[in-house]
Amino acid sequence: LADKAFIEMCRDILETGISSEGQEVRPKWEDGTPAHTIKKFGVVNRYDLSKEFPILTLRKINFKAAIDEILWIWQKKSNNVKDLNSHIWDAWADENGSIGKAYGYQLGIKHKYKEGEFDQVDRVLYDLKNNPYSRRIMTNLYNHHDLHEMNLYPCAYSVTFNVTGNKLNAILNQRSQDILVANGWNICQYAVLIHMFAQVSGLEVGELVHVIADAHIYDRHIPIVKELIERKTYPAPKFIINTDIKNFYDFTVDDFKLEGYEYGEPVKDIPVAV
Ligand code: UFP
Repeated sequence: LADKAFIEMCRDILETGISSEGQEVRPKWEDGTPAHTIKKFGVVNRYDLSKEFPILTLRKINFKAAIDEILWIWQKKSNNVKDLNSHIWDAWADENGSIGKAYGYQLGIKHKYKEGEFDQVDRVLYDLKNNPYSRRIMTNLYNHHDLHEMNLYPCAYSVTFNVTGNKLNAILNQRSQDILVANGWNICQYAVLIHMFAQVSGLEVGELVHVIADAHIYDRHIPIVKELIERKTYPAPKFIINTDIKNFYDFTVDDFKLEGYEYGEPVKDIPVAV
């Protein structure tokens, strides 16, 4: 499921995407060369979480590190790399380890509603419990007021939750995605997040719809992507969540497991544009 969507999207970008060649571009490669892309605008992928867990098998997704990051943002609501067990954000952090007023920081700000003050995550939890069929359940990290204090503008910036019957669906809105580096990672993370919200709200999981405004493959990633999408795929693993957890804030990385996760060879040395 995740592999199929990934392969089709990559083929489509490679075959019909628009090149940024001839344009002024950032970011750059380490040697200072502009990092050109081929891109498609407005890519939409749907993942039915009630059928299977959407994790790539073409190559390994580091499931534990992906969950650690999504908990860092959505549960710890932290903007400091000291609360993260990986080094993926180190390049964006200042001397105190802060990534500025981005991601977790935005989710932790309290806002005033008719029912009182909530941060965005607690508001989602409140609505899913008290008013699950509301069409107003969403989060937004793209706070213009604070953009100048963010070292990286949020890429995956908004989630709209929608309950249909007893199923929790969500739309993840992303303004920009480096398809090779981030796609499989982000899908796995938001799938886990929907499982978490569903379980503590007494709901079943439904669909994750991922909307990507600028879905791009960097020039130096093209040969890697071409090789990757020709590989064989494996059946999706079984996703196991600790069903004893009833409070969103009690989940830890150890409450999630994959059974029978098979995957292809690692892709070595993916250059990242900065
Ligand atoms: N990027 C992602 N996903 C993320 C993240 C960054 O794909 O979660 F934080 C990529 C997208 C883009 C670059 O290639 O990082 C950010 O550049 P820009 O701000 O110009 O979109």
